[in-house]
Amino acid sequence: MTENEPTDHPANAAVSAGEPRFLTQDDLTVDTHQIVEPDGSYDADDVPDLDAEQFRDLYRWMLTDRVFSRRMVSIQRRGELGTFGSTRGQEASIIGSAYHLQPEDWLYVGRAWTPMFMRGVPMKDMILFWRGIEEGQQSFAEHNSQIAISIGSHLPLVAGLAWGMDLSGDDAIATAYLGDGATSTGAAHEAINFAGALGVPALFFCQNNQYAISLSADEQTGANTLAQKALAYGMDAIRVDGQDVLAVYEAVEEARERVREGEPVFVESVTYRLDAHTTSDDPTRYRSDEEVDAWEENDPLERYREFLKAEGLWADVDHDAIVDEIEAEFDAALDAANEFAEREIVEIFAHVYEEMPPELQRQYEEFVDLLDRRPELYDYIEQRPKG
Ligand SMILES: Cc1ncc(C[n+]2csc(CCOP(=O)(O)OP(=O)(O)O)c2C)c(N)n1
Repeated sequence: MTENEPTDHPANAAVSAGEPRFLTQDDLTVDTHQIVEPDGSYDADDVPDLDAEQFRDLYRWMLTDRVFSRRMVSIQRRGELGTFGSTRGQEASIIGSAYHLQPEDWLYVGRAWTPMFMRGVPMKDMILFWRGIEEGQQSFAEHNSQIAISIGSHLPLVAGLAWGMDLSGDDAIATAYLGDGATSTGAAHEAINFAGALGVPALFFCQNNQYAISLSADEQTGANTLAQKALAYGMDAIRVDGQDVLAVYEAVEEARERVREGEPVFVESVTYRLDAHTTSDDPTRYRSDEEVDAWEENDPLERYREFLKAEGLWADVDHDAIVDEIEAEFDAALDAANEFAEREIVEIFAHVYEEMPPELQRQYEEFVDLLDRRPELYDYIEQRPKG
């Protein structure tokens, strides 16, 4: 074959004469998969094949996510945490997506903490992480998981990891959680393109929670949906109602099967961040109360409660007792986290390399010297906005 001969690539399948035809956003209709409607109604034939215990378990984990967020925000307000990113409103998206993942699947999360608890990471370690204490992350790593604070930077890692897993015949998958904002980063394009081109076992689970801090999702892209972006990278996608835990569960269950066969998949979960981006943010500056109220009405826990009632499973759920148990777990975790001494700012240099390279050593010494000369900088470090 010479370079200029047409190939059997699908893009060469059809040609047309006459006026050029535009491909438009509207050429693609993207459905949003849903099982339980906002009013709690559903078609019994569509319900995923889970047993009574699993249905209740989904509720317990959603509640864990909600209570954990509430307690973290409240300890931040008491000055016991620098900052925190609440996940209130995203519980169905987070738990539904993580429920089918296996402990050996790699998990790189953006805004989703409870999936780590689901695989055994202690709450104490999540508190330590948010306090910037290194030890917390050791148990994350032991459970094949990490949090990416730098937006999008984990995505090429996940694509590369999945490629490695493919080459070594690994049966597990690599999963990246990302936000709508992350899809606007260069790293996301590189990673998703790479995964699509090589056909690696990577699952990109995108929580479209409508905002990247203050920038709304529709200001970030001209695309009608985030799901359709995957197509340009040669990857199939599912768009799902992120307030419907069963729909998210089913979407990710199916996506994982496809990923295990070596096809990457992109899932867009349409949800909403009810709280501030982090405790340092003031969302009233960029969104209306009406919008937030409308999403409060679309509460994923309430919708799922209606489903449990209709299935006759709610009578065996003691909501208050579960909350008490999670509160007690949080109290114990906080006590254990408080055992760790407050750390010094210079530790930011400590954990990057096993042995500090000369250039980092130089920067470290310069920084220590600066703090010696200008101790008032400690006040700035303490009070600077975080998030
Ligand atoms: C590379 C990088 N640039 C900027 C930031 C600052 N930042 C923190 S969160 C955020 C927005 C993230 O939005 P999204 O990806 O939608 O995730 P969400 O927080 O809404 O879950 C930004 C820009 C960062 N952490 N990393």
